[in-house]
Amino acid sequence: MELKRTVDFKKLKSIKAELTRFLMTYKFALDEVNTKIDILKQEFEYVHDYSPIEHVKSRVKSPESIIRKIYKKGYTPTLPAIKENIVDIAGIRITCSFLSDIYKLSEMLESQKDIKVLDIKDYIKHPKANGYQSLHLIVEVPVFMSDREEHICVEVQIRTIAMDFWASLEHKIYYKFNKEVPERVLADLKEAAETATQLDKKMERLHKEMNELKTDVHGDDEWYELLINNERFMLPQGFIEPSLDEDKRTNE
Ligand code: 0O2
Repeated sequence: MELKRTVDFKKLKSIKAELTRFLMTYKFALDEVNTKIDILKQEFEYVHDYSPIEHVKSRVKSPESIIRKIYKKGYTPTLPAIKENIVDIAGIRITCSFLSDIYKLSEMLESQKDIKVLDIKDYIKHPKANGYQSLHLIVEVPVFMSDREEHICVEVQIRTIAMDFWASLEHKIYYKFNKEVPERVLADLKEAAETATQLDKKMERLHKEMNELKTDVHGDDEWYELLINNERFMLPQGFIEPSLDEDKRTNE
């Protein structure tokens, strides 16, 4: 027997409006956190002379994925249950150049007054069994709507380029094999994760050495820092002072 269901279009329209409004708050929360990250990036570049952030990617989880996750967790698919139990509807992934940048960046975010850290999962100090590494912060930010203030969760994943390379390949492999990855591939992935860790450690050491060398070469009092069109230049005293003297003579 064919089963017929009456679709109430009015009801459907109101569900759609409610869902859109719900997801909008997550988009606004992402905008807020993205702005914070952009400010930190620009300021860090100015103060430390390099950018700790290589890429930032953000997304709002699709309604299908949200529903799949809420069923998987065993909750009824209502908006309040989703809001309370799915903490990664809004997600930001930050790729850093060096290991130490991950923790610097995380501390900078954690110390902001309007950010409440709800949870930290450090898969760098404690990698997952498959080799996955990343620092996950679950933060809550206020979002001011026309008629209310909402507190919205955002998942911030911070990792190095090597960790990101590994995670994106692992993700592809996992789905390629329909989540049943052969043992041999799993072992290779684990080995690749260890190689990525070694690479990160080596790059960190090189970065430190390079910084020490830079301080030696620049030798604080012999170099001037100039800001030209918002770009920072380090110029030697020997280059600047003759021009300053020239200016002084012309004005006398
Ligand atoms: P997607 O498509 O990236 O959003 P929770 O989210 O807290 O309820 P869980 O699993 O305890 O569930 O959270 P966890 O461990 O913090 O992982 C959340 C996200 O981290 C995942 O989101 C992935 O993005 C990433 N992740 C965690 N483990 C792995 C891993 O082994 N490999 C890869 N490539 N990524 C991982 P989603 O929702 O699974 O997927």
